[in-house]
Amino acid sequence: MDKTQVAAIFEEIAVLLEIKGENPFKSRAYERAARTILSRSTDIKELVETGKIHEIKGIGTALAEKIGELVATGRLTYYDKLKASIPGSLLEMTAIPGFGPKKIKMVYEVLGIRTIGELEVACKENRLADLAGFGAKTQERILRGIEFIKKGKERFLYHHAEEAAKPLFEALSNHPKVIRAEVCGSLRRKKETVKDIDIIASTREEDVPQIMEFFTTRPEVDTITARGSTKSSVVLKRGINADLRIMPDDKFATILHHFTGSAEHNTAMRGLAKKLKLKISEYGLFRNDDELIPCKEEADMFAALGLAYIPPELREDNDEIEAAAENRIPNLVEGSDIQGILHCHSTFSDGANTIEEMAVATKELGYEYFGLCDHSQIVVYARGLTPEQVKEQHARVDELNQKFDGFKILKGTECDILNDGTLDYADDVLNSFDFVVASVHTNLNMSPEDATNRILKAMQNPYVNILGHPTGRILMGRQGLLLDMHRIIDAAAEFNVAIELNASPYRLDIDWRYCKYAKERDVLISINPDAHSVSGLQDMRYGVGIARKGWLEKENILNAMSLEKIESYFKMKRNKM
Ligand code: DGT
Ligand code: CA
Ligand code: ZN
Repeated sequence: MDKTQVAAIFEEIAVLLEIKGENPFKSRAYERAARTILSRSTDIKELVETGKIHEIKGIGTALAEKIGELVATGRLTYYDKLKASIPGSLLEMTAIPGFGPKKIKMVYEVLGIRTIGELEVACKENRLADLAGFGAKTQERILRGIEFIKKGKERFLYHHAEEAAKPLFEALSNHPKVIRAEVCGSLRRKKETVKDIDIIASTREEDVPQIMEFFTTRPEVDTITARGSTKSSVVLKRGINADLRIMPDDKFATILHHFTGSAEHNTAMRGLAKKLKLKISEYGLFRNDDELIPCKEEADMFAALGLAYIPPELREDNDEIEAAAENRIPNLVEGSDIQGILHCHSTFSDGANTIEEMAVATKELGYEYFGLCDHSQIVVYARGLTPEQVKEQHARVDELNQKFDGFKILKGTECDILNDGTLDYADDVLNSFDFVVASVHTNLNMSPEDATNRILKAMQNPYVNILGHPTGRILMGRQGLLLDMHRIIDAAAEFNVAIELNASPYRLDIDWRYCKYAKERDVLISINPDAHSVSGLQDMRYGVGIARKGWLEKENILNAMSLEKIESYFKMKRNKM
C-alpha cells in the first residue's frame, strides 16, 4: 500500500467520523495526517520500517500504528469496523459538490435518507427546504450537484435524456436542408432509462456535410467522438452521448424502424420477414435479396409484412408482432384521455404550493378534479397530518370547492402502510376521506415474502382505493420492495383496488412490464403525478408514456373517468362495506 492509498483511507475515516458525529478533533487529526503523508517524499513503507514515522509532527502513536497496520497488511481493522457501522451509500454522497459530512449526517438522521437517489427525490418532494441549515436554495444546489455527478454514469433517466435531446432535435428539424428528423432508440420507445440519444435525419446528398457540421458544432455539444460521412457521435455537456445518422429520404422510414428497435423487436421482425421470403436489414426491406421495396413511412413497412402499425412504445418483442398480425394492437391511452389528477401534496404536508394553488393549476391544465393526498401522521419528516389537521384540511377544501364551477377537489390521503400491513389512520378517519391511497415509505428492505404479505394485508382494508407506488423504488437509486407483483395484481382484482402508476420520472412505479397483466385481470391503473408543487403536475405525461408501454387503453385508467363517474366509483366501494 503506497502513501496515496493510505491517505485516501485516512480521508475517508475523517468523513466517516464526521458523519457519525464523533469528536471533531479526531476527524481533523485524520485529515491532517492524510495531508502530511501525501506531502512526504520518502516512501511510506520506509518511514514505517525505519520508525521515522513516529518523528513526524501531527502523527501520534495511535495514527502511526494504524499506518503500520495498513502498510504491513493492506487492511485496517478500525477502518473496516467504522465503515460497517453506517450505510456505505452515505459515503457516496460526499461526491455531491457542497454536500459535506454534516449535511449527510443531518439528512440521514432526520429524514432517513441513505442514497443519492433518495436524496434527489427528497429534494424534488421539497423535504429539505425546512431542515435546519438547509432551505430552498440549498435544495436547488444539491439537485444541480446530483445532476453533475450523474454525468458519465451508464444510463440516464428518461426525462433527463429527453431534455438533453430536445434542443438538438428541434434545431435539426428546423434546419431548412433537413427533410425529416426523428429521435429513435429507447427514447422513442419511452423506456424509463436511456443509455444514449439516437437521432436520424434525411437530406439531399449534397447537404450531408453541412448538416454534420451543424450537428457537431451545436452549443449543447461538449466533445466530438466520431465524425464520419453519414454518422457522427458526440458527448453532450449534460454527459450523455448522442449519435446522428444522415440518409436520403427514401431510406428514412426503414432506418427509423431499425434505430427505434428494440434490438429484440428487430430480430423478431427479421424472423417474420424471412418466413415471408423477404429480408430486412439496416438498409431497407428487400424482395429476392436485393430488390428494394419502397417504404415512405414505417406503416408501409409493417403493411408489406402483413402487419398493422406498431406504436414505438410496444416494440419490445412482447407479443406486439403477433398482435399486429391479428389486428389487435390496442388503442393506447393518450394524455387527453385523462380527466383528473389524483395523489398530489400541498403545504399541509410536504408540498411547496397551497391546496388552492395546486387545484387552480390543475383546473387550468384542463382537468376536472384534483385529488389532494397529503401524508398521514406517521410520516413526521414530511409533516404528515394528525386526525385534527385532517379535519382542518377538509374544512379548507369545502371552502375552496364553493368557489369552483365544473371542477372539484377530492379529499384524499396518502396513508402510510405500517410494517404489519395495517394503515396509519383509524377507520373513522379513513372514512372521512373521499378516497384513500395507501403507500409504503418505510422499511423497504423486507424479505420478498414479508413485503408481499404487508401489501396484501393493506389491500384488504376496505377503505383502500389505490395502492400508491407499489414497490417504493427510485429508478437507479433504490430497489424498493421486492414484491410478487402477480399476487399483488390478483389481490387488486379481488379486493377492487386500483394500482398507481406513479408518474414521477424518478419512480414510474408500477413498472410497465406488469401493466399488461393488470389489464388482463381488469385491474384499473391510476396515473398519478405525486406532485409536490405546481410544476410536478407536468409529470403526468411520463406516466402516460409508461402506461402506453404497458399496453393500457383509456378503459384501463382510473383517472380517465369523468368526475361524476369516479365519485360514484369511490362511493360504490364504501357502500358495499
Ligand atoms: P439504450 O440502451 O437505452 O440506448 O437502448 P436502445 O434501444 O436505444 O439501444 P441502442 O442505442 O444500443 O441501439 C439503437 C437501436 O439500434 C436499437 O434499439 C435497435 C438497433 N440495434 C442495436 N443493436 C442491434 C442488434 O444487435 N440487432 C438489431 N437487429 N438491431 C440493433
Ligand atoms: Ca440508444
Ligand atoms: Zn408516497
